[in-house]
Amino acid sequence: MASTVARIRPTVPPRRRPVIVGVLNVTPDSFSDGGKYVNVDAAVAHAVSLRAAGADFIDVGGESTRPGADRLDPKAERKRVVPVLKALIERQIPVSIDTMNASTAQAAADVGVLVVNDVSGGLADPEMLRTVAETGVHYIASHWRGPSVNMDDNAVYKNVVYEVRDALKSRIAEMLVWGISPDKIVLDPGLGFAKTADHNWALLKALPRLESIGYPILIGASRKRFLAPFADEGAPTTERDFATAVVSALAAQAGVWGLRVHDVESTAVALDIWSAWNDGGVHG
Ligand code: PMM
Repeated sequence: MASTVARIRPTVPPRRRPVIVGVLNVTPDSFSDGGKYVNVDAAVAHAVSLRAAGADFIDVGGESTRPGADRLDPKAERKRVVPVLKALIERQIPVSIDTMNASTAQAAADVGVLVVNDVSGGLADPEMLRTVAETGVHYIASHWRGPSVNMDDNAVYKNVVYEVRDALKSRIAEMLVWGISPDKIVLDPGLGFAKTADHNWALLKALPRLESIGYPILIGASRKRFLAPFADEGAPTTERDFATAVVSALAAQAGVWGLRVHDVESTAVALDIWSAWNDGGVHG
């Protein structure tokens, strides 16, 4: 009887508003905001404006992961991010640290950071999963196929959805072995990381398949190359914020847990419209 009920119950669209993660890159060379927030005061001012626009927390990164980027020495990374993290935490601004390095994750946890966002899903640094387990931080783990310097060469799949899903599942198995609590794990398909535009679209279309792994899903589509066709040719990456906002609304409808974006304001409006659509109007 119970299984019949399960089979005939219609799929109810999820109603929970996704978390908005505001991007703060304190790098000289990130693809869209590199060089803008390298000094602490500028970084804090930007974080404050992202919070005011509706970001639930701010993702601070010190190492660019744009295609072709070389790895950065973890010491140099810490020098960039730790003063900013401290300043934000002093101002009670919730933050995550975007790092592939266990030593940086540890330094961030030491100053009070509660979320580690690792685009390598623990593959870049063999100490990462142990550090995450020991510090008890939340962990956002992306699908990854190797360093940015040659990641475009790794964008080869027979079935991208199947392979990304499978790879994320094996990362989870490893996280659990290390003792990371399942309720602290968020998964990310890693849009643009060893993925062509078609791979990204296939993964977005298949979000319910990724959600069926059983963990919250975060997506980072913001200003990425695959959104370039929706802006004028050669336009600055900020012109991709319109497309990003539409992706945010569609991803919300597909049930994602979180959206990592540079322009928080446009995604917040997109989510307001998504809420009104589902709630039959603007309520509260
Ligand atoms: N993309 C970038 C950096 N960090 N983190 C997560 N979880 N997901 C992403 O897609 C992601 C990320 C790419 O660089 P950017 O900081 O310039 O957007």
